[in-house]
Amino acid sequence: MNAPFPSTASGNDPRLPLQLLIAAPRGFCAGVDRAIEIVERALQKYGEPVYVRHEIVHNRYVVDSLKAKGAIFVEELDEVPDDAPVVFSAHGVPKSVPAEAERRNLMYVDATCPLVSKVHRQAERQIEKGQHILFIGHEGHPEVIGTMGQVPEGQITLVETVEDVANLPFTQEDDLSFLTQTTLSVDDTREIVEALEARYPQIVAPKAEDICYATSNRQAAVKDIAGGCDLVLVIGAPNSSNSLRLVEVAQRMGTDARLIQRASEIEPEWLEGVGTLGLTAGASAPEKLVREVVDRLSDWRVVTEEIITTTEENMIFKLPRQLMD
Ligand code: 2E4
Ligand code: SF4
Repeated sequence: MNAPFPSTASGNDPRLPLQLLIAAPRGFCAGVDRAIEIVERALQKYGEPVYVRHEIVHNRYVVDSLKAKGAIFVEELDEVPDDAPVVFSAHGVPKSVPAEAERRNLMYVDATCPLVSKVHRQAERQIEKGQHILFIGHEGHPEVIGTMGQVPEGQITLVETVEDVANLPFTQEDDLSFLTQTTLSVDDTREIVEALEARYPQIVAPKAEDICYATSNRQAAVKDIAGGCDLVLVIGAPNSSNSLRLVEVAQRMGTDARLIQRASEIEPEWLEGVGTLGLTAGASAPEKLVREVVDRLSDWRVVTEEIITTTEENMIFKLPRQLMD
């Protein structure tokens, strides 16, 4: 016998309500807006192709849209021809990259987020003061490679976990400071910093928190909704540090949470027993993808949307002067 509603077998019934709690702030931050605009303006100013070293931000939809406009994405400068302009991604680059671009006389535009550049400058200053830097971050991430590459090798040590702190070779006599990646978990970082300060009371902290406003606002916003949700969906890429942190925040509140890149990845089975669904997006995920998810959910359920705003954002970063005319 046929079921009255074909989707009932997967736990979905088109008559069933689904309450959506949509976190705010979510999605694009000022650094991402700026980085994408830099590539678009570079295309207008210099014409196609414009090379981009690394994904401008960690989002396939953004990268594909820029590819369609004439951007070519590469991982290293040696893939860029001598006569083509190149943009460095929002995550920042080690000092060796602009040095190499200058050596080759390449036209380059730096789309490093100003808040990442601020950490770079702090790293330089701490080294000038003779401090050894303990850098809290995730190994292999481009921002970590970029920030660690601001200072001579051997003068900065990566710390990923509280356990790493116990294994550090330094003593209370050493001149130490710490800095962090901008997209870390606020809660994990607090624990690592506490462990560092307990083991090295002399350690110098950054002047202001390195975890950026967008990262902490998005974590606070998902924290605010996760407790009341049966499932949280985070739109973001698997290589997006800030997006992965949003999934962790929800999961640590005991709520089932999943990272998705596009609406097409949602399995109807995920909605079984779900009455309230939380939705957010990492700093590199366009709002268009949020709407796509809402539309897909509306195919299966009677959706009502509520935006839960924890804070308003109004940050804007200036573009590099070379693209202003
Ligand atoms: C630069 C710095 O760093 P993450 O992996 O979160 O980058 P994503 O491209 O996902 O987000 C934008 C961004 C860029 C964040 N911080
Ligand atoms: Fe800049 Fe923060 Fe956005 Fe990263 S998440 S690009 S550091 S504003």
